[in-house]
Amino acid sequence: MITIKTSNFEMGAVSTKQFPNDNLPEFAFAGRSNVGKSSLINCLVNRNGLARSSSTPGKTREINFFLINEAFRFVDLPGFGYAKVAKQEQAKWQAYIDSYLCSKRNIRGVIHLVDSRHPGLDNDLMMAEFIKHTNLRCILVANKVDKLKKNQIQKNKAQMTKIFGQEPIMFSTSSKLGKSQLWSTIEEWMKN
Ligand SMILES: Nc1nc2c(ncn2[C@@H]2O[C@H](COP(=O)(O)OP(=O)(O)OP(=O)(O)O)[C@@H](O)[C@H]2O)c(=O)[nH]1
Ligand SMILES: [Mg+2]
Repeated sequence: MITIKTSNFEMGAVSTKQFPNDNLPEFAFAGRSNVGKSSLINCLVNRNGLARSSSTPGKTREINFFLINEAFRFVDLPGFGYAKVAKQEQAKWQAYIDSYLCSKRNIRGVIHLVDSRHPGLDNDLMMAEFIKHTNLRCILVANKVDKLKKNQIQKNKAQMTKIFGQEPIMFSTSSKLGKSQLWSTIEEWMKN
């Protein structure tokens, strides 16, 4: 696993003009609200509180750029699909997500986070389709496996593999299960 020397919050952007103006490799974290994107970033860089997480969905409202080791970025995208967020607000966040993923930036891949307890929700499938259209590489990460009974883990994994056409990394930001596997993928993407 890569050694994290530095990790810093760079900026929260709401328009493409505000995006950092260089060509560093970036890795984007996408997924429904409350699925654990911000927690996942903290878990990967061993720093609780770097990306703000909350039990209330809709915490991340901008595109947040985190500079890691002065060499690459993790990009925390706003969540989608939370019914209690006003339609207008939701549309705005969706536009941010689209504008980032469709930009000509050096995006090395997308980490699509889903909840391991709920395989194949409609808006997860829509997101997967959208990512496919961008031609970006994507890894599916199924979070919160600590909430699943042992026998459910394999069952849900098999279900998701079938639905999404790729095997998810079963993950828990609390137990750190899946962390080294996800880092391997990110490091692979970093190389080319
Ligand atoms: N049990 C469990 N809870 C988790 C896990 N990962 C995150 N959570 C909790 O899930 C809630 C949401 O986490 P966030 O990281 O804020 O989720 P997010 O996807 O960034 O949410 P938005 O910013 O609203 O899109 C928090 O209460 C976290 O503590 C996990 O692996 N297991
Ligand atoms: Mg968040």
